[in-house]
Amino acid sequence: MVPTSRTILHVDMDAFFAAVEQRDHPEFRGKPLIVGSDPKGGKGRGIVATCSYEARRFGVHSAQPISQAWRLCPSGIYVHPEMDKYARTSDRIMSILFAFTDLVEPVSIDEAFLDVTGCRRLFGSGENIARKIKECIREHEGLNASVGVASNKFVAKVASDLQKPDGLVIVQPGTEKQFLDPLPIGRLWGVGKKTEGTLLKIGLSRIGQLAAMERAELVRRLGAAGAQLWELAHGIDDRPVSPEEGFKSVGHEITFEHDVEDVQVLHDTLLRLTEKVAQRLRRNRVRAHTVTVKYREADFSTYTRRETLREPLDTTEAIFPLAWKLLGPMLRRGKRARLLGVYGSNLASEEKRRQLELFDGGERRDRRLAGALDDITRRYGDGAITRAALLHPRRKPE
Ligand code: TTP
Ligand code: MG
Repeated sequence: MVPTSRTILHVDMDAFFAAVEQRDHPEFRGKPLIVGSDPKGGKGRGIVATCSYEARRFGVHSAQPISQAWRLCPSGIYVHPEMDKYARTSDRIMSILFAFTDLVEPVSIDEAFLDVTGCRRLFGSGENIARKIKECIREHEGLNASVGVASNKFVAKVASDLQKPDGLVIVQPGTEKQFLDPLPIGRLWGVGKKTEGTLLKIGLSRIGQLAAMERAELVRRLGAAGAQLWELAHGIDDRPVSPEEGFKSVGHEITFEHDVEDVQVLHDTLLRLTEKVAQRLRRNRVRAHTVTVKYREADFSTYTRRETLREPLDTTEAIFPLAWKLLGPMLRRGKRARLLGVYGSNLASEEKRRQLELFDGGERRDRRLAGALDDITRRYGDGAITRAALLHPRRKPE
């Protein structure tokens, strides 16, 4: 193995919305299930969000008019999407991924990249980590994920899609080109129907054929995009896995000097971490819809829990009680803590928020207090103030 190569995973859930419904309704299992708008006996005007693999055999697919799905598969079961449920499931799945590494870049509700280069020592090879992740998601969520393992994002993404459902495809470093060569050019990122047509016209249908072209020739025919396609076709993709992309996140974590058993120490540490996160959110003029707490035991068992809220938060007063609630179930008697972390993600900008104007008086008071404290810490440094009220059982709000 090339020592400098990265290990990137792409995780993508199988038939996500449909799989959640089949999990929750055993009577839907093994049947063609279509999640989308009301088909109204074939007169519906909406579209298919997704469908089970059983329905795909009839030619039904995402983004298809629901009326067409009805014609192809009149015996199918049609249900409405329940977005809240899928979002909650997605949160829990992302938490599972997050337990393996901080370098998680969620790309959509059911898909994420992970850079596990740094945690191979802790959790084993990329393949091992991929198997563990699949197992964990199946055990805790009753759902199947497909995973691709490769030395970069593009190849990992292609790999995760190749053996769906329940796929696991590993592309060893150095074999990227060999892996890509026989695949259709439509698999290249950035090749939509239009570019595909152009490429087919010049006789290119497989990635290997495109890779065999002179780079300059591709640039001449396709412009700047030609250079990028040439690189992808050669399995070259340097883009980092960036948790700050997609759902940007702000987080702080600490590894204790000595493993900690005292709940009061955990409480105070969590509070300090939360203060830092809240300050950074406010400094960046964003609020977090999602709060995540990460907890690692002395033996490296790692757990995370997160919750997504309709109203985004940026104050310690709001985030801390939630973080504390999330930490509770992770603490097990007789276990000592090695690491504790708090993260805010799924960020909303102040501008967006102002448009919504959703805030009540209580929250505004929190924000004024937070603003004053920020001034003081700016002038006197962190730790100038501790919030006594939060260090002791809270009084009932007036
Ligand atoms: P995908 O991962 O594209 O599809 P999928 O998970 O249903 O199936 P696959 O096994 O092929 O990955 O999208 C994830 C979810 O996003 C999907 O379950 C429903 C939703 N979605 C839409 O609502 N509309 C769309 O056009 C697509 C593509 C997805
Ligand atoms: Mg999917």
